[in-house]
Amino acid sequence: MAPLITNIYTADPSAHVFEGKIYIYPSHDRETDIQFNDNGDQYDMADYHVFSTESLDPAAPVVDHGVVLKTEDIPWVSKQLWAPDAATKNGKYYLYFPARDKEGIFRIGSYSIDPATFVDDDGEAYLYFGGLWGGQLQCYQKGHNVFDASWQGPKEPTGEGVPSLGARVGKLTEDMRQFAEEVRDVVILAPETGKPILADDHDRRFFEAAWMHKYNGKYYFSYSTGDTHYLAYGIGDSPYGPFTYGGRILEPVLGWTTHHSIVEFKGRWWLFHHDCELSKGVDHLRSVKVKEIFYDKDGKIVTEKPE
Ligand code: FUB
Repeated sequence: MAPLITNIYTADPSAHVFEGKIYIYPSHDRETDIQFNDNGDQYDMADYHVFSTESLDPAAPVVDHGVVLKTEDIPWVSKQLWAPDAATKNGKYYLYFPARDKEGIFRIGSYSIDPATFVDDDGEAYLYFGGLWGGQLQCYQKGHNVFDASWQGPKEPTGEGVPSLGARVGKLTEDMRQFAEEVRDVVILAPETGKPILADDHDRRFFEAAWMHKYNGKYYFSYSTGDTHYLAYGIGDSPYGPFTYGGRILEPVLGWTTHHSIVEFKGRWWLFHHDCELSKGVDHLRSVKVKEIFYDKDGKIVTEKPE
């Protein structure tokens, strides 16, 4: 399947339907001499573009609205504008993004990476976030906002019976600029035990790239399993969870990272994701793709294979 965007390298697509069109908020990948490492230093992005399209027909044009924000415009940022997301409420639009501050700590306004917004049917808005290894989520095991530098790098908890670290979620204030409450851990339960997924269960544990969507009244929390390269999901009855692990959405794509969003458009459900086909397998030069997804009669997402 051809990439949706080919004029520049793009990744981590957060797609939303705003004003009847699809808007895509991706990372903007670029060439770099930085050696590949498990801390993700080679993902050295310096600006954001926004894209839109009126149709997901493969022949339909995708408009690049150009640079909407760049490193030089953000006084607290040193480098690495990673996966963003956007939301709208009360007639305003908000862009959420993670980047390293001058001390090398990833921040979104809170901590870690990969913000994903979700505005529920009752108008309440939530922000999900977090990512392991280079995303530094494992540095916050002593408490929210308590940074433990000794966990920096490609590290995470391990050991018999040790539960996995969860993404974080918090309700946003009415003006969408702050958390209205202390953020909570997103718990994913193993269906066979009813207990949290374990840290060593790398095929199912949360790694990064959180996303939330609602289907038939249920909340679907989806994410990347990182070093096992799956897009996976769990289903719950509340935006806070807990979510019972439901399976895989997408098998591994070409490239190390996998990241996505799920959106309903004109009555069909779409998975936006990325792979490294256009760059012929260069991990940090990715391209956004889209494919339709389907649910079975029990609400399970049918697993897709990369194309
Ligand atoms: O694009 C940089 C990072 O790679 C993202 O924040 C992660 O989700 C992974 O896709």
